[in-house]
Amino acid sequence: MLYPQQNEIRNLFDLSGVWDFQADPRDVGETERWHLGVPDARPIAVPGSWNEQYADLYNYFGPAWYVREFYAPRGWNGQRIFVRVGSANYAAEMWVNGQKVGGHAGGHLPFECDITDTVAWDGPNTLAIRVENELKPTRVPAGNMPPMRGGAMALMAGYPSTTYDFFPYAGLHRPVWLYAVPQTQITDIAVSTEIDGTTGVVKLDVTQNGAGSAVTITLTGNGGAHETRARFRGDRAAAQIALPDARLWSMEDPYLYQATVSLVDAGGQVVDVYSLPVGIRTVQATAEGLLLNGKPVYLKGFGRHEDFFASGRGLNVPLLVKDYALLKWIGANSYRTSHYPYSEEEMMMADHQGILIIDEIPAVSMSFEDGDANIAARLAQAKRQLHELIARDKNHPSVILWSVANEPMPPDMFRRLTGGGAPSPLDAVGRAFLKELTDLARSLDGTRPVTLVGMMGGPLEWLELADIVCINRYWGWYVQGGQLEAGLKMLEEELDSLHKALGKPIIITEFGADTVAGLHSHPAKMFSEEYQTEFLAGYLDVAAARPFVIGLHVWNFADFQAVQSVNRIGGMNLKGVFTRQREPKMAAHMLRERWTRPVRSS
Ligand code: GCB
Repeated sequence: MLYPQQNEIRNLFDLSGVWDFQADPRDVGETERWHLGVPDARPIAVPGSWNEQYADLYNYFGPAWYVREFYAPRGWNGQRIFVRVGSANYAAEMWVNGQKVGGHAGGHLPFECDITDTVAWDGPNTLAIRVENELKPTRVPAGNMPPMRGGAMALMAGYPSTTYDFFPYAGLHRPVWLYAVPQTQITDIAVSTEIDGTTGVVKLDVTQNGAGSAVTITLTGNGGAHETRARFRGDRAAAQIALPDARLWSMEDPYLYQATVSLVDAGGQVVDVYSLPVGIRTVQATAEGLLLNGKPVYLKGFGRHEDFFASGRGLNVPLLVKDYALLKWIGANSYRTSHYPYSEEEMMMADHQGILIIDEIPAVSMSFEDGDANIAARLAQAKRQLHELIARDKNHPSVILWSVANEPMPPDMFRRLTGGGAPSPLDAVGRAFLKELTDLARSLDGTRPVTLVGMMGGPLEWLELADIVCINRYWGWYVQGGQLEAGLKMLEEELDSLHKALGKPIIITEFGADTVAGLHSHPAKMFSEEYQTEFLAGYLDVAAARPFVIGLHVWNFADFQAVQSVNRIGGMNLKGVFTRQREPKMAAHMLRERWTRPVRSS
């Protein structure tokens, strides 16, 4: 699914703004025809999370209706008209003028509905989107899980009942577009790049839906333009352009060429055009490391969240720009989209700014203890999300690694976390689940390595499914809290034994300590700025002494909203090195000092 764009043929209109809204706790909206207008509307911002806009909706779980009017300009008549939703969390259905036109399950990924046959040209149209956010064991991520053997969920117990440590924000979280494309249109473009000496090779695979006979492709940039033409075989046309002395995409020089694809009909007329940026680069995982353009990269950065006061998980463009400025300020070169796909707008920013992305689906804290039916439902949903994510993000040069899961939970998790517990027959169930996902990612995209992110105590046979081993570690925090030296010793031993067992490069994708900004202590005690600073610096040192550790992502970039529990003051996870308002804690200055000089020099 291509991101909508405006050009000499295509057109679009941004439906973001203030919509009518009504929660529907009795679920009467469909029978009472709220799709033509809600009876007791209040204003709501799109994009945005309803939880942050109205206090009475903070913990609302159920259906809710978003309604607005729009006009379809007559000049668009004769084209195909779509409404595209960037993200509706969790599930959505859409009506136009009272007719259902489609829907989608799974937040964080876009969907669109073809409304050509329902749209009115002679007056206003009513667009209604019913969003529903129940937490269910069969969803990804899962919520309201049945109690588990050994009370494994006890530590997580919080309200609302999620399996994960971030707030289950709900609503229309990203822009909603009305857009028009010609009847015969380009429906997809897949770009891949290779490097042969100093020549960059750009391969494009174009899909159409109609009677186009050929495409012309112009690749401009670096002071030149290259053109090629390819004929369709069925609905696909493949082309290749070789660029001598190509200017490669890299972190230091995130150079983007512009590919313009024109769809030509049998009469030689251009009937559709789509342009997209192309970064020429290669990514490869070897036993030694992760290679970008054949050179090893060392990842410095964060796990993050889409999270802010008032906008919730809604796209907040000023915040996006500010966060990128802070990433550059601190010397970060990468982050993981923990624990779900981030906005398309953000992915474009990463391409432009040369930030490397580990791109993750929402398969966070998957468990294998609640029976075959639930596990199968989650697997089916996770596979759909992986399909959709790779379809959406395959052309972003910034994406270097697909992550198919964060912290799948082993049975007997709490004992295993501390090095005890015993392997379980359910480990094989977990492995089969994860293997389906890693296999699927590799089959959908052969150009990028694949990983899954393991938790403390997770079975080795899960981790070995990854091309690059990614682990989250909290020695000195959840285990050996307050005993940083003992924690760092555990970290050293574990890293060495993991590398010996798996023989693959390791990224520490999470490590961190909750920290109250302004709380100081000497000696460094948990929750103080000193403890966070020493904790993070200690991990950086342990990693720097081990060439097989190829990067670290601090948990977290900024403090963020989680659910209410005894572990989270005000429901906040305070492991940010910036506060939620983006003020640096002491640790941010330490990281900046460390990350703006060579990593292994100390
Ligand atoms: C983790 C999870 C992350 C949590 C973090 C924490 O391992 O992956 O979602 O927020 O720990 O702070 O406990």
